[in-house]
Amino acid sequence: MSLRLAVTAALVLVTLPVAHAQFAKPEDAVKYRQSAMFMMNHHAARLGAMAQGKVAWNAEVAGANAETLATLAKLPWQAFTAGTDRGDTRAKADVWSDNAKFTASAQKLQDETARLAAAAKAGDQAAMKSAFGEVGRTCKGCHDQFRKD
Ligand code: ASC
Repeated sequence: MSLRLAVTAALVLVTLPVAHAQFAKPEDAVKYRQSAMFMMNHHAARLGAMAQGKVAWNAEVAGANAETLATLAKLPWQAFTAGTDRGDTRAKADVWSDNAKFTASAQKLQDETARLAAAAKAGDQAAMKSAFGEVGRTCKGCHDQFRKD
């Protein structure tokens, strides 16, 4: 590999994660995380309807929704950037002042939604119901501390 190519490759590797977390405006970061949450609510509602027996259990549909939910659960956190604690947001100051706990809550959601996706994809209805309950408690636990009413 030429030195120039090596330097370019190293620069790409170093700058990619940073570029990924950048938003043109603070409002864009708020919109990004709210959009991810909106979509999570939508996919969770589809799973909830099945978990509650309001919609017939379908392992394939449950698996697809749970997988989407688990992917979406990775997204909002990069958008809680500095200076996005005001404007059209219900995020509490705790997100930034108690950031270690916020990050741990975000990780818990990713872990629990991955467990849910595994249960749903395995076609295990009972495990899916129980994992769905845990996902809901995780949503609520984080909202209680980090989101204004
Ligand atoms: C949702 C959603 C939440 C959680 C929470 C679970 O679908 O939008 O905030 O589940 O209501 O208790």
